[in-house]
Amino acid sequence: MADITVTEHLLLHQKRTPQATGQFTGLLYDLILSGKSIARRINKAGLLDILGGTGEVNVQGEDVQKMDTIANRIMIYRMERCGALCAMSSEEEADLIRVGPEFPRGDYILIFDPLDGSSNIDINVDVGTIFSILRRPAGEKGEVRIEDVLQPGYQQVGAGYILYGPSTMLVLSTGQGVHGFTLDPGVGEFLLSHPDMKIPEQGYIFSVNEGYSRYWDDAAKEAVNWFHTTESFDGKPYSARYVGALVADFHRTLLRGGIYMYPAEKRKPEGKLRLMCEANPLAFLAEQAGGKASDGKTRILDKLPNKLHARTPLFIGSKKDVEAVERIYAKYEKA
Ligand code: P6P
Repeated sequence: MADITVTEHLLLHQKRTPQATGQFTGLLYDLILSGKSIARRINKAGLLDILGGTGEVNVQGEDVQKMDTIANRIMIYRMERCGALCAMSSEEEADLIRVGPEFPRGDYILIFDPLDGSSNIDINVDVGTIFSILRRPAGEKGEVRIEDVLQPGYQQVGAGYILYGPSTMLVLSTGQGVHGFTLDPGVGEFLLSHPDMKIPEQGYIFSVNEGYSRYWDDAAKEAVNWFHTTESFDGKPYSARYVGALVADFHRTLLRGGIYMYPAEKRKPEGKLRLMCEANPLAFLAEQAGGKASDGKTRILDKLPNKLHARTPLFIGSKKDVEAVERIYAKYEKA
């Protein structure tokens, strides 16, 4: 396959769409530059004394790892200068970040988790940056209002992630399929490696942290148990995999099929995962790749966030596997 860069792919293979103005391509360029910068630091994490926690706790109530802080600062610094944004929201920041008049601004809003699964850094396991791109409502000018940002996921104009693993990959959709690019460190470019990614209609892997099953309601217990007792398409049992980084568990699901589950818990009735910076971007990708994403009852992309850091239960992956869960939840809804 000839070396096709992200920019070339977008310009040549994405039919001209409203966001194909220079602004959107510029946004992606700086997002990619941020990813390369974070990748460079992560690959040296053990050497640059950036392992471990900072002793702080973030807005999510989670211990902040040093790389979280570095990745967050890189994203904010780079993206407030990209000229395409009017506002940003980071999983690491309690409040909306409005791009100030000292920077060139545009009509896009970027929602991101700078380093998902960061507790894996110290054990040298995959982590990733997840991003979601919204447009400011037409006609809105002046200071960005929070209600301009709290949009349902179907309003996304782009979404993706950068996975820092054995290789660094960018997986991206702008609404015309899902495309994977692998970083060639030799040239410092992400090159098209996985064109038009599709999730298999049914998989053979389920991914959930069963250590918390005591906190699940009956619907969640029955949904997970379905994958303990059902054979997959090849007549074999489902296999269990759980990396502990959503971005890595999702990437495997995108490639191999199956389902990732994070049910609500009695102690976390809204679930753990963030709707806007985790569930929505991955749900956008899942649907673009022929899969599904649900909270058990509602399509993730239809959920209206009531606050920046709204949380949601998440069942995401192969269409047939997510539908099996939805049938179980529907049964309990009727009961
Ligand atoms: P648990 C990481 O903190 C994260 O947000 C996801 O990346 C990951 O899938 C999940 O939480 C892991 O949560 O409760 O199983 O440790």
